[in-house]
Amino acid sequence: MGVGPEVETDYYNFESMNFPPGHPARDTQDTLVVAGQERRPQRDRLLMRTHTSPVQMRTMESQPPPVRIVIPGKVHRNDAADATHSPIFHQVEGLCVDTNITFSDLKGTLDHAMKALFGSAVKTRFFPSFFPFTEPSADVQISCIFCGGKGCRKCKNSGWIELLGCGMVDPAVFAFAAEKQPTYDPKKISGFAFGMGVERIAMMKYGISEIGSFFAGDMRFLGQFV
Ligand code: 2U9
Repeated sequence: MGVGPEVETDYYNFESMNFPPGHPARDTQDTLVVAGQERRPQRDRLLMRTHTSPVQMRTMESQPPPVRIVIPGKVHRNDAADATHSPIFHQVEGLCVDTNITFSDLKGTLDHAMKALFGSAVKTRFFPSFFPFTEPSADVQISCIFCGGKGCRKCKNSGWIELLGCGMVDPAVFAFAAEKQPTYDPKKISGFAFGMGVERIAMMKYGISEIGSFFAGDMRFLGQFV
């Protein structure tokens, strides 16, 4: 379930998202690649998408700004399964592009989203981070929903839980979109984006300890959420 192709090209999954050639995320230790692509140019090599960002790029290529989209979808990582990791999981990414989008718009949107998800008492904190596709980038923390911020085992006594990432879309990403849709002129438009892991959010919200529960097909578990 989810939007857009799961088998993607290196171009849409990495190059157009401003990952430099040889970036470690492209290694097969992190990314599941389709066999027999070695002789093809890097950008045409097929892989299992590691985020839903390619759908956002394809959307920008297909329409001029403004864009305001939220894209859910299944993504793949070459991770060994354990209690909190699965080679298959789901992400929701948001993208907002217009003439005068600021970091305040990003903070207000995500603060509102976290309050809608976890209750109006929850607070958000933005910490400097780095992603190739956003500049500036930030990790978003919410005040611990279990102890209200005092400190407990769930938040490792910090009172805060890191839940998602975000940032202002890097002009280089707009430049890639502009190759097919010239209206994405980084001098005229700006935008923000965010990404979150669906299972991680659900595990936090409903106190689920094993990510595998989502994929085992046990209707006694899944039936609780329909
Ligand atoms: C375009 C431009 C920018 C999407 C973003 C993140 C930050 C992020 C991770 C959170 C947990 C993936 O599920 S996760 O492992 N994502 O931290 N994602 S900004 O940025 C975009 C997307 C599309 C065109």
